[in-house]
Amino acid sequence: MGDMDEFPVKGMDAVVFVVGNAKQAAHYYSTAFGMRRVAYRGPENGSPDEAVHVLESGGARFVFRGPVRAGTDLGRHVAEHGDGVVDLAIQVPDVEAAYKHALAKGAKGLEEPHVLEDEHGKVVIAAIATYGETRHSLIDRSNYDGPYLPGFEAADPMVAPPEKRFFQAIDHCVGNVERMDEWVEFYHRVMGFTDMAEFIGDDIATEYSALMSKVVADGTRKVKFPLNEPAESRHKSQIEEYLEFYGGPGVQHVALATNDILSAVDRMRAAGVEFLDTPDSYYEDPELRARIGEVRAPIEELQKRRILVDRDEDGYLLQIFTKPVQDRPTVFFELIERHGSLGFGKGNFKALFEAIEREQARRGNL
Ligand code: TYF
Ligand code: FE
Repeated sequence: MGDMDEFPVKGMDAVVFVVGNAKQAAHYYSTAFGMRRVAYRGPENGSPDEAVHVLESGGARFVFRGPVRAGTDLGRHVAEHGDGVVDLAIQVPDVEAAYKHALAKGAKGLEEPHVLEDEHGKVVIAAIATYGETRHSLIDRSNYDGPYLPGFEAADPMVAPPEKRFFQAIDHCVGNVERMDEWVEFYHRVMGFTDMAEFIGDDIATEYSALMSKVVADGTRKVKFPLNEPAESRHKSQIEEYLEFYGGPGVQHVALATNDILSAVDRMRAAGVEFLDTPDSYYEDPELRARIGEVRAPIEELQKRRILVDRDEDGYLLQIFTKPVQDRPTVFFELIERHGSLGFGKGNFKALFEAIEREQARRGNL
């Protein structure tokens, strides 16, 4: 993060969701994702129109906003998109400079830099637009020690949090867009992000993925944003399905970094979270076994749980994908346990996209 970085970032601040019922969403992510509620703001403390519940798991923060009365823009957002992500908030060391840079490079400003203050200190915040109705808040909370933002009060955890957390960080956040290259160029120009090695091009797309994908990241690789666009294929692309049901571009999946994916999957399944299925043939494939070599758990333990494995020159990763977590086939989650690999599971794309297409077919959208 040297002087050369035109848009230095410190990491993700939060993933902000707008949902129909923030109280119940907060309960779901507490029980099923092992998160802890830390802060609240609503009609009781100065927010007459919306309730906001803030949950954490290690360094990962999720914020759930929901309308509490008719006729709000939040309610309009839910009616249009269903539950979804409105803000991939990023921590930056200098909000003023970041915002100025972004606007000079052609970004659309949504909130001018301003200071929020209470007895816990001050936060500087601004916001710029990205794809669809999604935004990036730019946040400096280095002079703040409250539970979230000024105006929020500390809240009880809703349910007793697990002794061991399920995940500890946001690994990457993926956007579904209509024109991938336009948004890749946006992140290059506005934030100085660069491409990571992994991408899905025309060739793979037409063969089986039905999507094209590129990954942009900041110089330190703390903030990673893959971007997908639909590709022509025999069937309706999973990205097309998303765009149709979400009503435009938006966040497709959020990957959560865990250091014990086996136990996380077991506990999430026990709480009713559904994961994509992977056929036994995946695990029995001698080519896969030879390619992945030794990993930290016996392959049978991974097979039992339908966890995927991928290895590259830097190491390996374990990953698994939930089914969409709302009735609409839109947002889902990934759990990822990295052991050196900086990739996104390239070796699993075929098995993964086949599993997604089986789900699309069950919904009648293939
Ligand atoms: O984030 C990624 O790139 C991986 C793979 O629709 C992936 O998780 C890519 C596209 C997609 C689902 C998963
Ligand atoms: Fe991913």
